[in-house]
Amino acid sequence: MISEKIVKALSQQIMEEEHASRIYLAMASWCDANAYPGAAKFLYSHTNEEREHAEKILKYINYRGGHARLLPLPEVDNDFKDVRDVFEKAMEHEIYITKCINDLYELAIAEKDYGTQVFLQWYIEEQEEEEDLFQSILDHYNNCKGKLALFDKFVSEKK
Ligand code: OFO
Repeated sequence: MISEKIVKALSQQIMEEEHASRIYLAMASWCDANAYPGAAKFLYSHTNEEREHAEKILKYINYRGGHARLLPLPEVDNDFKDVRDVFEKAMEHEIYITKCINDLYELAIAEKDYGTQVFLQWYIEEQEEEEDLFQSILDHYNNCKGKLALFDKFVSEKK
């Protein structure tokens, strides 16, 4: 049986993953409206991934005998300076999510919740991949030297 403390912390993470999903949806919409169809395609798909991350935690809480409840979501930014700003903010957000996952892992250790430690390992690896993914997009932005159509094509091929 999962402790209330862990349920509360994991429920907070459900909110963070849903919030990340909305952040990427707002970014996708900005890219769509500003003629970056490749970046929009990538971000629309990333929105769904974050939604799946939220659902995976929700189901885990319920599987362990808890009851996952949804929390209200914070506002998201809808406006960005340019496409670089979109991806810099996405990268910052991934670094923030990595910290949330690491804090959760520390709590699972402190609470001697071995099952949650194993469960969270998937998220630890996922965050490594996502930081690497967004960093590669930013690196490409720097390398493409203002050729934004090329940049957009590169991002459209990312998963
Ligand atoms: Fe949920 O994977 Fe990044 O944020």
